[in-house]
Amino acid sequence: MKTVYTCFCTEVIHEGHRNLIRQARRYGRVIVGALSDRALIRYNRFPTIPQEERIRLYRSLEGVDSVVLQDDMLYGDVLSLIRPEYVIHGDNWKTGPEAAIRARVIQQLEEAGGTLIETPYTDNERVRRLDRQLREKLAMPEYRRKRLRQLIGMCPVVKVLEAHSGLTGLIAEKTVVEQNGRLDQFDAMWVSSLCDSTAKGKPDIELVDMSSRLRTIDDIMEVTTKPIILDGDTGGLAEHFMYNVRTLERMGVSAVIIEDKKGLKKNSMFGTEAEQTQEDAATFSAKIRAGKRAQLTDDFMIIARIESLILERGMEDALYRASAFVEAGADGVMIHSRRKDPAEILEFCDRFRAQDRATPLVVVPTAFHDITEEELAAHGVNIVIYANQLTRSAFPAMQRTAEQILRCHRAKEADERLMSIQEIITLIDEL
Ligand code: SPV
Ligand code: MG
Repeated sequence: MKTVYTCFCTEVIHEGHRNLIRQARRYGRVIVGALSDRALIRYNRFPTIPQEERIRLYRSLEGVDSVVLQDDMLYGDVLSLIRPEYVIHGDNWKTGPEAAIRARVIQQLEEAGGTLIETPYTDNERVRRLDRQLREKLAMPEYRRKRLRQLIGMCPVVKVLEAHSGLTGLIAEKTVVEQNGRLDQFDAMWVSSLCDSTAKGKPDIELVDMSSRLRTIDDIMEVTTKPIILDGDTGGLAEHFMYNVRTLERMGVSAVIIEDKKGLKKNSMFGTEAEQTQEDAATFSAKIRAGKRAQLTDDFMIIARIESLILERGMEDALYRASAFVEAGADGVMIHSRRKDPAEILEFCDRFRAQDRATPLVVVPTAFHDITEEELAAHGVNIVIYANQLTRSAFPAMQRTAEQILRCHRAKEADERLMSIQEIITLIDEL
């Protein structure tokens, strides 16, 4: 008997899947590949039920003979293993980023003498509603909040992009690239104090207050599902920080990062050029402890940001603080540097990992931008935050447009490199 292979990544079985299995059945015994959690988060959407449960679900379907785990979005390995005569898939992958995956499947099947069967994708109101409901589920605080911890456990490195509005949130949420047949996307969003302040035309000195920061977070949450890490600046007074932890947790924020400075905080990229004072380790530890006491769920993370390298207090001080803050209950450590050379960051990471193998490590490679995610991960980094690049790319583009209109006394010249009106009015999904 011939073998038909199909890959599922769904959590809910609807008529489209049943139809596909019925079709597959006509050609032979049906093997369903369950896309692994790890592959799924790069490819499609974050799972709300674990892969073991999805496997059980697919096994229970009428017409399915067996289920295997497909651990890569590319079919190469699984097809070499199973050697099916047929692969069956909905015809919705002919365009868009999945087209590259399809092309590779066709090539591999051709080489092995197999055939691709494509069935019309089931696109009706019921299926669309189910899809919307699944997405909405991911936006719920209880799902979104825990997602960062889950990602740290699943990804070699969690990639985070800055967002400071609904629109930048959508970019972080939806940008997908295809490279060598594999898809990639950002895992989470960073609500930067620098970019949130800059968007409001204000300096990054904790002037934009928490009510306004929460408003920004809410705007982002309205239109996205990915987890959010808040740049909490110094965290303010410990007594206030406790209330803010509760609020953030309730909203579904996954983590807050607070930095060990006191008094008038300035942006770290000023380094010692601006007057900035580091908080003493014991007082900052007490703030972390207060935050952890206030926290209600196990999901939320309070991450301690160490400014010793920024303020030129030395590596030993940074390492001492890292262990003191972890001891105080910090769920992660962020080390920051404004040197172009990543040497001091890497030395910190290696030495920190020698003393602590488990606590998540966060870096913000703004100044040391040559280094890749892979290299950072090799030194024990878990989370890489691209903290300001969206803002820094949008600002010069907008300024150039303003100048061009002023110079030409009309919009034609500027228009030539702008997104079309049609594109912008269809950019936002309607319910
Ligand atoms: C931010 O994005 O606001 C940060 C990172 O705190 S940095 O600007 O490098 O200090
Ligand atoms: Mg900041």
